[in-house]
Amino acid sequence: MHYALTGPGKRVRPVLTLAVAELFDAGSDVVLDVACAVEMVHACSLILDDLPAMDDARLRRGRPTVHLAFGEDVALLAALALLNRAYALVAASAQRLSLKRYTAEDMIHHLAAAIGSGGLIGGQALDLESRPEDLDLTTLEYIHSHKTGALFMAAGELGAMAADARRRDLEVISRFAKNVGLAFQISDDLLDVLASPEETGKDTGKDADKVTFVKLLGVDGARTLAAELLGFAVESLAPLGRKAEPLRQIARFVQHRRR
Ligand code: GRG
Repeated sequence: MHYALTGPGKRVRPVLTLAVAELFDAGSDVVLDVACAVEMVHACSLILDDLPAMDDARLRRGRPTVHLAFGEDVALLAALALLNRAYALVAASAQRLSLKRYTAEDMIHHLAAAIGSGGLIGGQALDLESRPEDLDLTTLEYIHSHKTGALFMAAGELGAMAADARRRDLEVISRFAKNVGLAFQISDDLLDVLASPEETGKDTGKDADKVTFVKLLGVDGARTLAAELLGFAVESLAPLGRKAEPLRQIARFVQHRRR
């Protein structure tokens, strides 16, 4: 659990949680626990995604993947333990926050829905099941807005909930995070063909046999789509004015990242 969670990852999702919570003047440092829970879910998803039965990856965050370092048995248990720890942390944090607009159940339900068959797990299942010849842009967008986008959405939404943000502000954050999440996956596809393992810390060229945004649209087309989605994301922040600048910076980071 420690190896998976503390490796040199970018922490984009928990940073999103914290940036959103700060934007709505979260008055408590308990939001840090909520952000850590988001990263635990992400770490769990990486362990599972890297397993031989899924992506069969060897390198993650510049180090051997968890199953290569500790065995598949331990990897599975670590993933499950991280997931359960995340739920427990959100439940405990929500109680400590004593919010007016949201209950602990709201937050846990939100996280569970983002992870389950209508979220990460559903997106991953469809990704594994689909035959390359069936994959058009709409299906690919569906897969990745679930497999990758759903956790970005939950990260932003949990940040807003932890700050007791108004419902309409929560909706603004959802729209922003949805577009950023999909753009993040497109940039991931771009890095798979354009960057080296030294830069990304993971095996590159792994998507050679898969249908990706780059395969469907080409490098320039994928870049254009990512820029368009990030443009929508930034536009959706208009109601929040200048105080949403840190979120605009996250969008810029996704556009220009090299790892
Ligand atoms: C039960 C949580 C759970 C998941 C089961 C395995 C699975 C279903 C889903 C896989 C989701 C997945 C790994 C999507 C890929 C998302 C992605 C682009 C990961 C790379 O994220 P970065 O670049 O990695 O933020 P670092 O290492 O920087 O944290």
